Amino acid sequence: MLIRKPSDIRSSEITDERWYLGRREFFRLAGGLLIPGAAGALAGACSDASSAAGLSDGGGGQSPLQNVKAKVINTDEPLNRFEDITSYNNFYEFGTGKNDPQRYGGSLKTSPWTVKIDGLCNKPASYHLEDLIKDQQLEERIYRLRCVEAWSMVIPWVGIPLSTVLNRAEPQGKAKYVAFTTLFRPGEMPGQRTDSLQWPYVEGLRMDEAMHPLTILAVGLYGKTLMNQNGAPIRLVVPWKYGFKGIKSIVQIKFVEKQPPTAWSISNPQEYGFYSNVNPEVDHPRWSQAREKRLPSLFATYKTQMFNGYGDQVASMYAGMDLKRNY
Ligand SMILES: Nc1nc2c(c(=O)[nH]1)N[C@H]1C(S)=C(S)[C@@H](COP(=O)(O)O)O[C@H]1N2
Ligand SMILES: [Mo]
Repeated sequence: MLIRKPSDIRSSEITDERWYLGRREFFRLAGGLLIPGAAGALAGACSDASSAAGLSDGGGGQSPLQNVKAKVINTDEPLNRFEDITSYNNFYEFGTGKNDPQRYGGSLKTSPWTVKIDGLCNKPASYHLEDLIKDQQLEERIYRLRCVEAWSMVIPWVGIPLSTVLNRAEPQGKAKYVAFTTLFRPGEMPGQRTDSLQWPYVEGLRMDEAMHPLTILAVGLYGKTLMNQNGAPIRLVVPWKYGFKGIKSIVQIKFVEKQPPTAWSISNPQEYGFYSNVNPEVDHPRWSQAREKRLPSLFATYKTQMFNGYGDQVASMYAGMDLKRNY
């Protein structure tokens, strides 16, 4: 059961939460020192939860997720604090200010939640969130998130490979792309009553990108269900692409033959392409992409890496493509 009220949860089930809290507390303490290797070292010690017992509030009253398999991937960088990850957001459905999603996100009702999977597949269906994603499948994935605006964070997501969900629908050979759609509910999403973007927000991936093992559907972070500002109850995370590919609050996943439109390329095709792989050598028309500010730092001192540092795992998908063009 993915979504449970805190009152349904027995105390014996919250061990995982305690080690998250412990790690979070650790990074608060270590934050000023920026110890390289600290995240990996501490993640490795995750079974030693007892020292962290007694710390309060993992954040926002979210429900702890059960049975999350630790699967720390590809970073020894310090995690961003829960507070950073949940207060500095892009989610234009709630406004364009970085704090608007936290401030106004509470109006969104995320339960019950249905995700429709359809298009070119043998088993189209609408799923209740709890039926789409089972606790036993959840994994932790610690990924860098690089926004096209040249800021970044390191976030401990909880989710499942997108491929697991897609394969259940049995995509047909004709399916070349996957198209995603965010909820359209202007009554609960004040930004949708403005024209800051064309609504609903849409995104897409080529089939091989969608099936890539690094691509996940996230339902939590720091071991708890997602806060609304981060795209509750379910959002996409594609760590080698700019953050806007990570569409939030998904209600539809559709297999299609043609490259689908994407929210940012609809609004500004000169500046935002379909592929949008992180690339320090291709500047945004209005700013450099060579460096990024790793929040909460105010300075762009961190060198942006090709494919956001995941090139060894993803570069082969783009062999033969001209990466200098705005793909
Ligand atoms: N539906 C929707 N999804 C969205 C956005 C949005 O405005 N609406 N913003 C994107 C951008 S630009 C980024 S950088 C990430 C930010 O995710 P975070 O707020 O969880 O860090 O979400 C992406 N997903
Ligand atoms: Mo972004």
